This record gives sequence, structure tokens and C-alpha cells, in this order.
Amino acid sequence: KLFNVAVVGATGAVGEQIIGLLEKRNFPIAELKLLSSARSAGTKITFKGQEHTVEEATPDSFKGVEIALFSAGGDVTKVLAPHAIQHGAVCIDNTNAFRMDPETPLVVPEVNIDKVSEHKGLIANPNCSTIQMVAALKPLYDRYGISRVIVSTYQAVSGAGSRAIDELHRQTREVLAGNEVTPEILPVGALPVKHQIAFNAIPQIDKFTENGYTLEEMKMVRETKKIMGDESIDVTATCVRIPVVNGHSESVYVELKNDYELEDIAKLLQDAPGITLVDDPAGQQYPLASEATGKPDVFVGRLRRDLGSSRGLNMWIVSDNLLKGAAWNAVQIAEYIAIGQK
Ligand code: 11C
Repeated sequence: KLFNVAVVGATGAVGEQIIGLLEKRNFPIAELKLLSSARSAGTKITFKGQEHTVEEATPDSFKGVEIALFSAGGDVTKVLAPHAIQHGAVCIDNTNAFRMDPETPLVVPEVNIDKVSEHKGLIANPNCSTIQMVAALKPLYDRYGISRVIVSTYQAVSGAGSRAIDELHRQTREVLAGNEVTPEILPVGALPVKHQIAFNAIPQIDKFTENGYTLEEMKMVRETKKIMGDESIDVTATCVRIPVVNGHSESVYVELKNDYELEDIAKLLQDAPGITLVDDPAGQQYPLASEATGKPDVFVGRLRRDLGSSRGLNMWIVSDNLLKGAAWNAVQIAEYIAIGQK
């Protein structure tokens, strides 16, 4: 069977990757609708050798659409997804809008693909930094149980969209030329205070919440519990933006519920779907954002036992935030719906 597919946010950083994956994976498409805001409507995008014109997304855009992939911001999803659902589409949403809604499955295929069947028209794609972490935690959880996770992230600017990528390039040139740096986008486009990202590290991703954690940090806390299906896992996060164009890195400390052998952890990760273990200290091999970018897997390495707690484990987890962290995870879900495969 072929499906009528819509991509909402077709001209954005994630939308572009989704379109590329639909082509590369030869997704069973009857008709492809590329949708965006009025600002980007009219953009031409080539898909399988055919030029498509991006149209403005409106409530009527979804007539006949069977699968709609949204990545145009939470407000767009909130307004348009109900119309898409009404027209009979299954929506896969990359935004934060419905992730914690109890009616909405929050899915990482390697962890909880079974939840897809519970959808009521919309499936949420988790936050990028959460996806790569839970994909690596899942095999350890199944074998040993997890009581606690402490994560510090080193996140690429592509997570904040293509304008943030441009900003990193521009600021880098300004610093190298000895000119004054003029931050315009980061840490959060919608907030008034801006900080330099070139040659810097910004400990703020998304706005602050009432408890002193940022929303990005709270996404990691809440989404991890929901995806793993275990509210008892304690998660604490510090999310930091660094001057890397693409590929999020994470230092993750996991406290397991049972004693473990390090070799067994390595084996579990090696055998886990979607994970590539890169862990050879002698050969100085470990996951790097520069190596992970453009690849679908989650890369894990630097495995080592905590020196103070025998059930503690340190890991370094890296993945392409636009692929597994967003577009690839969404397309995996779409493939599961369309052809029943992970
Ligand atoms: C970032 N994690 O790196 C964010 C991007 O909730 O889907 C994804 C935001 C989200 O800035």
C-alpha cells in the first residue's frame, strides 16, 4: 500500500532531514505534500527527481493525508494536528506540544514501539537529548534495573534550528576577525537576553522553569520516565549548548539496581538495536559528534565503573540530533505504521 504523506515544517532543519530519509528509505508514498509557514511557502524542493513546491500549511492542507510528520513548532502542531486527525491522518509530532499528554504515546522504537498502537491520532517524538539517552539505557534497564541517572549534555546548535547554525558560523568569523560579537539567537530565540555561542558554553537550553531547571532539562527528566514506563527512575540533568554544529554528546552516570560486569554492559550495548559501541581507550576510540553526524545510530563509549559505587556506571553517548534525535526516530515510527517495521 502507498500512503499520502505530509511534512509540516518542510523547510526547517528537521523537515529537510525527514524528506531526505523518506527518499532514501523509499517510503511507500502515493502523494507527498510539503507544507510550511506562509513565509517559506513557494520554496522548491526536489524529491526523487521531481520538483515540489512547498505550500502554506492550513487546516485544509490535510484532506486525504494519511501520515503527517510535524516539525514546525509546538504552536503549529496544536493548531493544525487536530485538523489532520479529523481528516483521518496519523500525526507524528516532533515538538514538545503533546509529549506529556497521558493520551499520547511518546515513542522511541528501540524502547517502546508497542505504545504506537495506543495512539488516538497523534504520536509524539521525544526531545533529541532524551532519545539518544533512553536508547542506550534500555538494554541496561532490562537486565539490571536503573535507580538513578545523572546526565550532563553538550548539545549542538542545530538543535536550535538552522538560524542558530548560521549564528555559530557568523560569530566564529567575528571572533576570528577580532570584531565585536553580536549574539542574536541563542540561548532562546524568543527571550530577550542573548549570549555568545562561538568559543563558549551556555548552560541554558530552552527557558527556565519554576524549579531552577531549564525546560530542556525537565524534558529529559519527564520524558525518560514516560518512555521507559518507570516513574521510579530518578533523573537529574544539566543541559549545555556548545559550539558544535551538529551531534549532541552526553555524559551519563547510571546507577543500576544490581551488580554488573563491565564486559556484560559492553555486550548488551553491542547487541542492542540502533546502538554502536565505540569504546577502545587503548586505541583512543570513543564516540565523537563529528563521526556521528549523518549516521542514524546512537554511539556509546567511555564505559567505566564509578569509583565510589560498584553499581554506578559512566557512559558517553553521542548521536546526530537531527537524525535519531528527530527525523530518523519519526520516520522509524512512520515506517512502523506503514509497513510494520521498526
Ligand atoms: C535543542 N533539544 O537541542 C533541543 C531541540 O523539544 O523538540 C529540540 C526541542 C524539542 O535545542
